[in-house]
Amino acid sequence: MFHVILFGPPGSGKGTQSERLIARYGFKHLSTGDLLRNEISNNTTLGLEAKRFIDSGQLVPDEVVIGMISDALDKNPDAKGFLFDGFPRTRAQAEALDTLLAQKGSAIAVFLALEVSETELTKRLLNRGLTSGRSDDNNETIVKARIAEYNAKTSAVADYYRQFDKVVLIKGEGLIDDIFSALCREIDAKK
Ligand code: B4P
Repeated sequence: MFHVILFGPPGSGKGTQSERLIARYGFKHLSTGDLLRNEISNNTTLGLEAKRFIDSGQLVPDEVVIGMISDALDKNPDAKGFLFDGFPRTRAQAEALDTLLAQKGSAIAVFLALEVSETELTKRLLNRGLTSGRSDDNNETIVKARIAEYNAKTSAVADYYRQFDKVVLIKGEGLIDDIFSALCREIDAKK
């Protein structure tokens, strides 16, 4: 099994690039953002709880997202490999993921980190907010709060994987096709 983490700040292109990587490599896509939005649209208890955090630009509590990922791993025993998109976002989530994978005799192969400036992130998210209908994209205060959460809690996740020599930095600005090619080169080199 070959598992990849696609990492980066909000709006860095994780969702955009994930779609392409899945089409090329056949990974099972696990996006905690998509899983949470699905819970919200189904009006579940978990979704109602998560919405409060998402709508203020904060991270959803670790135990909620770790539980969701654990269920998703159990439901896909035959997956050739997972692409984790938007997870882990805290050190506690990273440690929990390593434990869950180790229980299945497996581990993360590579941690691909998209690098994009804050000015470009804000521009992309507000731009997506014009059409996406996402409540967390259409307000500059919420967008700034998401970037602040990333700087306070999420960026340190890269340091966690750096100790295992798994981190590769990828320039996330420029043409979507060029960024995709750079990601594929790194995956092909590790396969
Ligand atoms: P996510 O759904 O993970 O979303 P994201 O970080 O906002 O976006 P992404 O990086 O995927 O951006 P995209 O490709 O779409 O999270 C949403 C919220 O859920 C979080 O704020 C948090 O509250 C909660 N959450 C999720 N996971 C969690 C976890 N593990 N723990 C706790 N809470 C969690 O790109 C954005 C825009 O840029 C698009 O419009 C795209 O078209 C454009 N774009 C992409 N690449 C481009 C390029 N190269 N050039 C120009 N534009 C580009």
